[in-house]
Amino acid sequence: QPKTPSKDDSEFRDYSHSEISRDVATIKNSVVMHLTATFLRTPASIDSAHAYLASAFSVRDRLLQRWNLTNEYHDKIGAKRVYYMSLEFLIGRTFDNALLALGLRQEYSKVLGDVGFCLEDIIDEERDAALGNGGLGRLAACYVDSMACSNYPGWGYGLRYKYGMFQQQILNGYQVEAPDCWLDSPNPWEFPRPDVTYPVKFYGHLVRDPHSEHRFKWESNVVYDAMAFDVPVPGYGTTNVGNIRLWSCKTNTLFDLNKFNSGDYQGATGGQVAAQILTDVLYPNDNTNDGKELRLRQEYLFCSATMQDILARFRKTNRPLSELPDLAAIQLNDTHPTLGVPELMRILIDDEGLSWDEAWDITTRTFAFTNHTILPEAMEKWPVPMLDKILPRHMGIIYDINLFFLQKVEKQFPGDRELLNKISIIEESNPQQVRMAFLACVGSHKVNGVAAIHSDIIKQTIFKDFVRIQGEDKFINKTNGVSPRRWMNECNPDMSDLITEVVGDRSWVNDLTKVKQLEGKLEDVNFRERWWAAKQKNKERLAEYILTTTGIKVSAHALFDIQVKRIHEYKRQLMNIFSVIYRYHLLKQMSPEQREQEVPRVVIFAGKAASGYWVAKQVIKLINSVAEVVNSDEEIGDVLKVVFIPDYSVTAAEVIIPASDISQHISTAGTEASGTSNMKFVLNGGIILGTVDGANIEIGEEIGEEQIFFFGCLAHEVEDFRHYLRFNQPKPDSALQTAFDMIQRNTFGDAQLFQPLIDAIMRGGDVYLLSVDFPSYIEAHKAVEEAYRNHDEWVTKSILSVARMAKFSSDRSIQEYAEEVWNIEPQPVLNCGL
Ligand code: GLS
Repeated sequence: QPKTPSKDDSEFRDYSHSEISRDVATIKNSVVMHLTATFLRTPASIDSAHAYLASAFSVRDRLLQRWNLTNEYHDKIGAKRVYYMSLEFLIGRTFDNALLALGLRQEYSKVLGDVGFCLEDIIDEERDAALGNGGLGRLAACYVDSMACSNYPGWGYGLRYKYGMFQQQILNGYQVEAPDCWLDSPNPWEFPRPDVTYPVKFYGHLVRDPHSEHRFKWESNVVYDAMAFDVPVPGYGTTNVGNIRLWSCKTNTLFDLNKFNSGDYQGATGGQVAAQILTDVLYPNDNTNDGKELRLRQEYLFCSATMQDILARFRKTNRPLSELPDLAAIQLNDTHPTLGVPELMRILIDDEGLSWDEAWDITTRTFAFTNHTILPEAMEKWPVPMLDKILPRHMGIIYDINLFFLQKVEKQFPGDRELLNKISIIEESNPQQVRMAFLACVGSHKVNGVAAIHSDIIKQTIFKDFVRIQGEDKFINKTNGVSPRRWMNECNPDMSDLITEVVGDRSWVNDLTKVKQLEGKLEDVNFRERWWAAKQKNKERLAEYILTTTGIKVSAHALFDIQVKRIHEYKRQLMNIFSVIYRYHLLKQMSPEQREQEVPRVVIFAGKAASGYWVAKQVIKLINSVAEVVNSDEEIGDVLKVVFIPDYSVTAAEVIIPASDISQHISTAGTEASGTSNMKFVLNGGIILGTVDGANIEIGEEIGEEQIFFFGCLAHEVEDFRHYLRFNQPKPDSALQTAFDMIQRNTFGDAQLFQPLIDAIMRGGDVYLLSVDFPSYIEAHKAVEEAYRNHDEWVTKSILSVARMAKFSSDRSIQEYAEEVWNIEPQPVLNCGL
């Protein structure tokens, strides 16, 4: 009789709870075991791809063991968990991150070295998990990292897209998109859970419950299965391991054998295709919403599976549903997961039989909502007819949420029809639209922006009336942060070693306040030299990367001036390239002797444009056209180089960011909610050239305004400028005019190609105020150059900046959310006595 372990089988428990031994021999054993048994390799057929896979699987074994421990413990003590719902998780690579977290980097280096591999090459075998567009998705990844590292019980929930963020190729200067087939080879960082699968319904019709006003039965035969994949999130320096649960549409039950047997092969798989497509692709839009029906269905699949899963976990506790908010906090990462609100209402009312009021109380005590943008084109709205067709029950619930909300407001402000119209969740357009930001706001107990200025702006604009109705306290600020694990310790090993030396150990990685101690080293000449040597090495690494990815040779002794982010008009890459053109013009006017005196500069761009965003794609073309002309101009040589690095990604960022002297964050004031790469650059000893916008402002406050180059108009001035420009021609200064002239003289190829970019300024009202900010932008560049000439002062700025960056650790952000929004506490597994 084979023995099945009972729940209190101590042998089984002890075995599963004891850590796998950390010595090199055990690791080697486990890597070899995976090579042979998981991947069918013999010593003769090991290549680096399989060396990576086997190593990664052996690391995964350790993580999953800790994952089990963590979740078992949190279940046992009845810990309250936070669920971070996000349609995007821009994770990047995991192998190196996991090795550092487990403290096993040296051991793996040894094991791999013994069989002739170099750890760095093996790390390079990993494909990025690029399930996000930009800042919003990367923030979600940093946040789950911080939850794990700070021992907060928390999970991320998302979708497992088969195709992540597209691969960007540059052909003839243009962006060309290719699918990101990241799951083509085995993915060690996910654990499939066929046992965790939920049905998700679409379309159909409603049958009213004769016994209850609010209850309905929703009948439909369009039902898809969402299956869970768990992605372990290594906690650095702790036993806790976090989790991101990603849903994928399961299709095998949808194969129609009858159709197949009758010879209709296409029909046989039709249902599978329809289901599969739901989790096939990540929509490649950042800060825009294109209102596609498939996107709505993705959002619902995600929300329904997630709510069912959270409730299934809750039911195991046997506690009454009214206590759900004591065990679960749900954070909506922007409006994309807002259907979670009516979905929870539906389950509580229709399936669990709760009254409307009971359900609403539970729902609003559980959800909280983060707004990440105020760009009008990003505001999610769904046409009522579309929602009604796909999710008839939810449309009904949304109508009721709105009705009860408006009734309350009417009582509070009797007779104010205009107010009701302004705040209604249903916009009275043709067709009517559901305003998701309002639904998220009404369904949540807290609403936050992502930097101080942004949180103020949303209180004065989109949520102004809600502040009046629901009270100031509901609307708070949670300034973003970034993970020091990935964005310092992992991507900048030399600077990290230096900091470790100063602090005495590596504990600063989990407690960034300790970097303050760097200030004590400001006068230490030797330290300063080593600091700069680390920066220089990073610049050389980037120069190498540029050479291999673009073929352009740049000098690592030039000033590295970097702007990497999504290509978007409001981020003003166009202003940057206009200033490069102007600089080129100036250099061409100079004698060779004068040029010799200039600070040599490499201007580096990278970033993707949404596939349907024509203007952004033309900006990429212009950058590449300018690069081609400037880089091949022998007169100019190394004094100016322009580079567009293709296929920006988390992994590329890890090489690019540590190498900056200057990085640009130059959005029109009031448009960039926060920005997070600004934090990463400064944390790596780079200086910011930026507008008074987003988190730039708070970075300036922390590190001192002498450490940052601000320029441009202020957020409160923007509306007046825009108003003026709606009725008056912009007046470009002579520098901007020079740039226009050069383009129009075909200096960078056919001027016709770029005329629409100039027209957007000169005829289109210059919405992003390039003509307004250009003069101060050029002045700021001059100030940068002057400062860079004084090397000593520059090094001081660099060290001081890093020393004062503690606030921008995502650990701080997560702690604030935990204390002020989620009401959860750290629950370290270590010594938990399991
Ligand atoms: C964004 C904002 O544009 C960024 O400024 C912000 O840093 C990020 C995370 O809060 O969210 N909003 C968005 O739609 N995409 C973003 O990157």
